[in-house]
Amino acid sequence: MYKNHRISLVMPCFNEEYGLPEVYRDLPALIDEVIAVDNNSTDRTAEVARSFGARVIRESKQGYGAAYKTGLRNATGDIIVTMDADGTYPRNFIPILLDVMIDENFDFITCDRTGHKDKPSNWLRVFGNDVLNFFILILFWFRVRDSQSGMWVFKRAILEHLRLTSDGMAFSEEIKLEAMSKKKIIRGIELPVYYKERHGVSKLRIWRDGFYNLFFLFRKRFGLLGSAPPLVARADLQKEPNV
Ligand SMILES: Nc1nc2c(ncn2[C@@H]2O[C@H](COP(=O)(O)OP(=O)(O)OP(=O)(O)O)[C@@H](O)[C@H]2O)c(=O)[nH]1
Ligand SMILES: [Mg+2]
Repeated sequence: MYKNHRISLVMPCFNEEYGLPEVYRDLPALIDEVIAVDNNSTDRTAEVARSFGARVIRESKQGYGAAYKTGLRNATGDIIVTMDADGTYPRNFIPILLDVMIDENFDFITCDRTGHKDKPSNWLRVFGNDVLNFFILILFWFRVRDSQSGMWVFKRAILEHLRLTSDGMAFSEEIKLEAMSKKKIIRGIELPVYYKERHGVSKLRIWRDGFYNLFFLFRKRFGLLGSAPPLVARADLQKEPNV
């Protein structure tokens, strides 16, 4: 619990037996529930996650977005924190981000890794991220510094307003588009964090995911993705967590 809010951490996990111990090494005690979504891992991901006390949920549909949708649907906290299961995102920023969210009454915070000067990412990733940020600006008319970041902190209640279609890596940009464009009902902000070298093997296929994410923006902008129901219905949000 943190300031009377129940906190869930949701992580998509595809072969992250080496990343998970790093995440757990300095995970703040204020987190009430950790959901590790095991996405067809062939290593000891599920076993390692369970050994740390995480709730392991299996998702057989492959993909970053598919894993997140299942994890977020199952989360019971008032506030949900997300991150990769590879040790890259700063666990020790979680209390600060929660403070900003609760004290300043934000509904959605997305984390920006781009100010981290000696970031380990190679130039192609930085360039790709900038291209995607640019197309978000011209297609959706809003500015984001790190459209591809995977650390978000948000009130679970906003899930009823999010229409999330992507099962792949584009989920990351889609959740920002969905949350940050609904300014009248969702108060969002992008805040800087630091970022570390990952443990374990990267799952990002730079060219393929990069182009897919670019086409995704056009398809989203011109309504070619069909409609998706809200991730969690209002009636389900009002139920008391069964924990
Ligand atoms: N790409 C990918 N990631 C998945 C999938 N299922 C779960 N994941 C998890 O989603 C997170 C993001 O994948 P990463 O490999 O870290 O991608 P990235 O952060 O863009 O790249 P790195 O900076 O190298 O970590 C990790 O926790 C993965 O284990 C999947 O099907 N595809
Ligand atoms: Mg990662």
